This record gives sequence, C-alpha cells and structure tokens, in this order.
Amino acid sequence: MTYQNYSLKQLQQIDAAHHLHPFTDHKELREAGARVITHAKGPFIYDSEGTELLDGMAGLWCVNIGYGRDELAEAAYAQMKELPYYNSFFKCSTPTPVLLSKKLAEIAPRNVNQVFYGSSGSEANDTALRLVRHYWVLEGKPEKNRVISRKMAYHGSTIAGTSLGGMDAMHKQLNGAVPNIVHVMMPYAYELALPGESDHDFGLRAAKSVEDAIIEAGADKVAAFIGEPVMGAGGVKIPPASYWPEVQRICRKYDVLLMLDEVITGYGRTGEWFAAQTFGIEPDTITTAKALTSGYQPLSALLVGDRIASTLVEKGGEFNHGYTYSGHPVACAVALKNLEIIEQEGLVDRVRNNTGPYFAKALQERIAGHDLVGEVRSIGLMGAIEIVKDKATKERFLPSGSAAVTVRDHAIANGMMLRATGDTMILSPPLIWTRDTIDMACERIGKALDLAQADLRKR
Ligand code: PXG
Repeated sequence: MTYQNYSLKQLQQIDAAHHLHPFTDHKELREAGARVITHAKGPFIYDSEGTELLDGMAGLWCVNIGYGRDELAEAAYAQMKELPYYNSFFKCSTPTPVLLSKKLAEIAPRNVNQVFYGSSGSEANDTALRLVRHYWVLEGKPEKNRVISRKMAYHGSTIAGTSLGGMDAMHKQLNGAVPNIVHVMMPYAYELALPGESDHDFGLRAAKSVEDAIIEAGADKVAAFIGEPVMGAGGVKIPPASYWPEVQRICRKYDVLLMLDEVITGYGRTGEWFAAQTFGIEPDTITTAKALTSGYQPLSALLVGDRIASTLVEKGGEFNHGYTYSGHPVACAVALKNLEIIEQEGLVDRVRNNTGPYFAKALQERIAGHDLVGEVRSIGLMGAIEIVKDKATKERFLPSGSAAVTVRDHAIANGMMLRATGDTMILSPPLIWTRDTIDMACERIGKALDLAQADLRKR
C-alpha cells in the first residue's frame, strides 16, 4: 500500500471528502481531522505521526491476542491461495467452517452444539431474532413472538440490532423499530440500587423486571429474553451474581428462550471462554463475533443450543436465511488459528487466575481513591471507572458526559487509548496484557485523572 506517499493532512482531507464514519458527527470530525492509525504491535497502536498508544480497548473490544500476529496473517494467506471463497449454500461446505464449528461446540456450554455464521455481530443478532421467532412458529406457537431486552443494551446497528438494543439515541433515528420488542431495566447497581439495598437483592429485583414483563405480555406471547452478560457499549455494567441465575430460572418457568449476546464477552474476556460459563447459565443462543478472530477478519458465529437446533433440523424444512459470507473460508481459517493461540498461550486461564484479579486489585488500589472516581468495577479484563463530581453523592459533572471526554483526551495525550461512554471510562484490553501492562495503564490513567481534575476545577 502506498499511503506513505500521503501526508496526514492529505489523508484527512480525502477522508473528509469521501468517507462516512460510523457513529460520527461528520461536521465535527471534518473540522478536527481524523487521527489516522497506521500500524500496531502487541498491545500498542501507532498513528501516522508515530505516536504510540497503549490500546485499552483492544481495538473495539476485539483484538484479544494483540496486534501483529504473523500466525493469523499466514493462516489467511494460505487459505486465500488454496480457496479464497466458496459458499455454504446449495449443499456445499468448505473445510474451515466445518472444523471451526466443531471447535466452537467443544468450548461452548454443553447444551450448545451448532453454529450459524455471519460477518458481524449485528448480522448474528438478526439471525438470532429470526431463528427464535421461527422456532416458535415451528413449535405451533406463532403468537409467541415478543422479545424482552433491556434499556441501554447494545445489540448492533442494523434495524434488528437497533430494535433489540435499548439505546434511545439510536431508536430516535430508527423511524419504525421491529415490532414486539420491549425493554426492561438494566442491572446497574451503582445508579439504580435503592438506598440500603444489597447487591444480591438488587440483582433479584432487576431480574424480577423480566418476570413482570413476561406476565404483562402473557407468557404465551413471549419468545425470548436477550441480554449481554455484561453490558459493554452501555458502560461495562456488571450484574450482581444473583441476576443471571434468576433470569434463567424465570425464563424456564415461563418457557421463554434465553438469548445471550456475547459479542464482547466471548472468547476469554471474563476469564472463561464464554460469560455464560462465568455466570453458570445455559442459554439457547449465544451471539459471538469480534474476538472470534481477534478482529483480524470480520466473522460472527451464532451458537445455537440443542433445543432450537433439533426443532430447526427435524421440523424446519428450509430456513430461508443466510449471507454470501456465511462460513467464509478465510475468516474461519483465521478464527481457527486465533482460538488455537488463545488455547496454547493459556489466555483464558491467565485472565481468570492472574491478570483478571490483578486488574481488579490495581483499579481498586490505584484508581478508586481518586477524587474524580465514584466507583471502579471489573470482571476478567473488562473494567469501568465512573467519573463523578462528588464521590459521596455520586453527583456528575455537567453537561453529562463532558468530564469523561476530558479524562479521555488527557489519557490519549499521555499514551493511553481509553474510551468514554456517558460518564464512564471503559477498559477492555487485549488478553495478552501482563501485570506490567496493567501497571503502565494505571499509571497513565492516574495521570489523566489528575490533569482532568485540574481542568474541571477551572470550569
Ligand atoms: N452485540 C454487542 C453486545 C456488541 O457489543 C454488536 C452486537 C454488533 O456487532 P457488529 O460487529 O455488528 O458491530 C456489538 C458491537 C462501542 C461499540 O462504542 C461497541 C460495538 C460496536 C461499535 C461500537 O462500544 N459493539
């Protein structure tokens, strides 16, 4: 590639002239000019001016094995030379999705043994929605078609993904959501627990909102409940331990399918292959994407539980659904190599037993005490820092979200790529982070908090 022949200014001008970015105010971006990331290695990314940044977000929650892994490039190259593409329609298959499906069935919860592929998490959730509704039609209950989701959920950006999600700003631009999807409260104790309410009781109360919604609609009208085991884009909202087992119990009581969206939590993030295992539940569908290939190729896998799969196979006839790139041979070759590396390097165990607990302790000991910090929380290598004006009252800075942006800007200026969502700073680093990398991150975040505090005091 010859981008080196272009100056940053030129790239920014061309970007502004022709490139529409996701979730972006284009006028604002075009005035500022995009930061152009040109290369990356291990836990670091580099921009066109050579600035090195420690990547606290693993790209966008996906680069779990870190950057610059030759093995993945080689797997893609070999597969492209042998068979760059063939489809999985019309009674055909190619070897890599076959072998990947076997591997996924091995690592998934024991009731989950089948896989449907797409290229993104949004597509996989579209498939999941179609599949659960189709399931109930095949079972002779077509009116059992409602889906319960949660406020602030993120399930992607297609029409189905946006409808399933609970982001108000996205719904406002939808102009007609997929019908029969309702949203209940999220399990976010920091803001929603009542005074004196224990985490345990709050978890049960949040789960009860699912039961209330089922009763209100009538169980014979409800197809499924969908949720991210830990809400990601909504601000790393980690439910109390009581929440998921209770949601599962309620779903079983009313014969409502349980759909987990593990696009962020899948493939080691929480210290197990899937957060379903972390929380001890057996969902009927698990949406995965992102870290399935560590982001090196676009690929999603909807993992389908035995209950739905056997009805689909035995009673289904043709399921009129699929994508050109379902089971893409190159993406699946890269996923196979990626999972092999995660396994060989013991990254899931490392998160569970070593870096995950160290990360939690580091956030508690080095970040939680800062004046700007209302709470830190983490699970595995996924963490959040709440930015507040007043620790005791949890009062936020105004305008909403602005203080977190100040922290983020200082973090980036100090070599740390960190995300701000609302008033929350988010961390979801590559699983190759070591204790030393965690120390480096805490040092840079601490400095960003100090600098932000000085700025915010002036306001
Ligand atoms: N489900 C979940 C839980 C996600 O986090 C998707 C579905 C959709 O995946 P695709 O591949 O269609 O993007 C996601 C994606 C953010 C951010 O700002 C998060 C995502 C995507 C873009 C931005 O944190 N998650």
